[in-house]
Amino acid sequence: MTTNLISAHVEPFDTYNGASIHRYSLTNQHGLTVSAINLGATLYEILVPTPDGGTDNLVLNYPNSADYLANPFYVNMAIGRTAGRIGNGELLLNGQRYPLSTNEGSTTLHGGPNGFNSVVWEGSVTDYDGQPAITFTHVQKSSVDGYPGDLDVSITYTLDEANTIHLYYTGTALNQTTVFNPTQHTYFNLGHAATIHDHLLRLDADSHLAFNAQKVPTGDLIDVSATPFDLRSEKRLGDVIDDLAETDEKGFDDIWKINETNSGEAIATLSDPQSHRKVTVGSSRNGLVVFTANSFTREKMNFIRSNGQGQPYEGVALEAQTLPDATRHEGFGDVVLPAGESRTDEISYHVEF
Ligand code: FUC
Repeated sequence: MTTNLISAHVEPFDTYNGASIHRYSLTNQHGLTVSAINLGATLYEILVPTPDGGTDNLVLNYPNSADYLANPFYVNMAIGRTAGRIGNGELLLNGQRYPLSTNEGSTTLHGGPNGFNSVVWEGSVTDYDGQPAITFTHVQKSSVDGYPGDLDVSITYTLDEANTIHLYYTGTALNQTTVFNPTQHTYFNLGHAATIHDHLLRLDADSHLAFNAQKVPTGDLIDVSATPFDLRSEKRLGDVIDDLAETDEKGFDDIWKINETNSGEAIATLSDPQSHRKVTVGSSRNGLVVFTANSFTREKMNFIRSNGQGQPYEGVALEAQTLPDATRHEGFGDVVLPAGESRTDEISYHVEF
């Protein structure tokens, strides 16, 4: 008989457009909690215990569901069908061109205006290997987002006693060959400081992607050597933000190609020397976006941690995925999901506290 070490809890959160939103949480024996809400299958909290018997949340979050869609920053939301930007809002697949809905000028960003983040998912507590898990399900219709074929999607959150949160994204192409490249747009701030300047980041990546003025990848790779993009040894984010002060972006909003030699268990590590907390991101896919929230605004960012306002660099998003616009570029990876087939992509966060 398996002992239930992980406890699950469900509670009402609020309502969004008339739909009931619930918060689902999992807690392990070390007092680590992960919770999620069914609006956008959003990662709501990663709570770690503090010495005074309380908890600290390691990710940005808002008090209300509507806050998540009040700005263009996809805070902690599920992203799909395809993470990142698709040029000219046009998906190339098996020699055909599929016009997608666009949401950033002529570009389709993060699945377009009706992507996974905009959906109220069906949520439930399920069983995963004898332990409770959180599962969100939804059928993404071609008629809604323009991608070929309907896609059955489930997103399952699990937590283990080694303090690892696993997110499993399963897509099934119901009636046509389609594409599937999901991610979670999780913004971390591991400590008590207002920004992530003092966080250290390490990535297993020798190159990052070149992109055009619309931030759409050109297909070219850029060697990170001797540039601020070389994170093969950990770097303080405040130092790279300073190095990029004269650029338009004033920080990272970039895509790294994870080295092929990576085992998939640790593509990135983010740590905060002040709070002694660390998150290791696992993924067996070949891409990672790092966005240092350079363009966060004070308005329409009703964050709990900053009492109703946002500010640039308040968190850092780490988005594990296959390289974006992959059907257009040789060597970017395979996001194609043949008709009738299923695929599961996993992202994990190992938390040290
Ligand atoms: C990342 C970026 C985008 C966008 C989004 C909120 O995915 O690549 O530029 O700002 O975050």
